[in-house]
Amino acid sequence: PAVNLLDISWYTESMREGQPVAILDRHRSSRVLKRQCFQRPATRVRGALLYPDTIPFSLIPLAVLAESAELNGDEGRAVAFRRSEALLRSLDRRVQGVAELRGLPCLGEHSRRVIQDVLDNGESSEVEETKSSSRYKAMKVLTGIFGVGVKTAKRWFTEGICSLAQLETSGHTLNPAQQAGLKYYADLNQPVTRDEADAISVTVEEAVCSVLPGAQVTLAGGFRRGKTSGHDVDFLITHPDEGKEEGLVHKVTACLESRGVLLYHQTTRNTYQESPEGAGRSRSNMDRFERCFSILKLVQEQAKDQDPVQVEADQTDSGCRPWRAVRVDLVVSPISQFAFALLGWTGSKLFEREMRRWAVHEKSMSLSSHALYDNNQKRYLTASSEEEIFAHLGLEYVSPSGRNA
Ligand code: DCT
Ligand code: MG
Repeated sequence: PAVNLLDISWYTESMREGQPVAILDRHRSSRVLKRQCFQRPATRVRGALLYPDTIPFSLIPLAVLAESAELNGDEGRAVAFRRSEALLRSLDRRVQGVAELRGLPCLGEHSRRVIQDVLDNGESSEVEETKSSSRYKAMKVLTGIFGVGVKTAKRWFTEGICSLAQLETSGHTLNPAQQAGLKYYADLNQPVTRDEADAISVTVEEAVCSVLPGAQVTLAGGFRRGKTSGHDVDFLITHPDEGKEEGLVHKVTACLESRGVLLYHQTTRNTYQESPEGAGRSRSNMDRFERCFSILKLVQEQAKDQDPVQVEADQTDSGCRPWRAVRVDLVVSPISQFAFALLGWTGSKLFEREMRRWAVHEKSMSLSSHALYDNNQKRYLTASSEEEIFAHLGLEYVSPSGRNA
């Protein structure tokens, strides 16, 4: 029988072998958790969540520690905290003591200590110290610049650069991505709403279909999972006639440029080659599609009816201009790889990670955004839908909204 990747019973089983693989989803896991771990009927469960959804993600204590680890380049630690945090988010009852968490996976000593502190004192001293440390604050500001990664931010921080103003007067030469990142800093650090993503979808679809009629544009990333906001808008583009999609990104960017909505773009070509040691095993499989990282200009609804000359004049005043900058990722996939691309680009990152781990450890298969390779049969398994990929992996299908862990 197919296994549900979100099911805790399988999870705890695999934990015993020292291989934590599955992740948890609020609705699915909570039922099983209650039965297995709390052994109390659902009707008696009352009270708020320890970490309700209404708290901004960045304020959730374990997420702060995960983020801090990411900003230190410590991925293993970051993933451990992300898992703990996903587990807590999956509980739909108030946790009143760490004893209630006994038997639950993904909660290491460190996470339990933090939770204990939050339960006892309303906050965790470690988390508060982290949040107020100059390093964390500076790294957040600097990596908040589009085009600046952890390595660059670390280097700048060791040079004493902690703010945008200090960076601007430091004499550092910024690359074009970073220049755009600095120029649109405020906009790009303001979450994109669902309505804004829909408006961007219209612009992108119009551009794509004008340069390649019949092409299909799919909203991927967090918005496909039903999130109401995100840091960018991700699109996957394909065409039913394989080959027609080649070189599409250049035509689309030219079209967006001619319409005056392209503020920045950087294009990478498709470098994927199917081979026995091919993309199935690659760690950097996300970068192998023809792809465009861009910043688009989104004209606000109320400005659309205005005199275009006036709109243009307003644009010089960034404080009250009638448009905002939005990060947009365009990914072009051949139709034969589309199901894999869609699965990979829907996320979440944690879900993708756990699904790939399941593939390797349980099925001896390599899953990427391009393909699924069966290491036993020594061949690629084809799929024309996400459902088929789950089936190849012996997993129950999980709809996009269930992949938010
Ligand atoms: N992805 C991945 N591995 C990466 C980068 C991305 O698996 N190294 C997948 C997971 C999500 C999808 O691509 C889009 O990436 P993001 O836009 O970074 O994530 P998101 O879930 O859309 O989050 P947000 O709502 O903040 O944009
Ligand atoms: Mg996204």
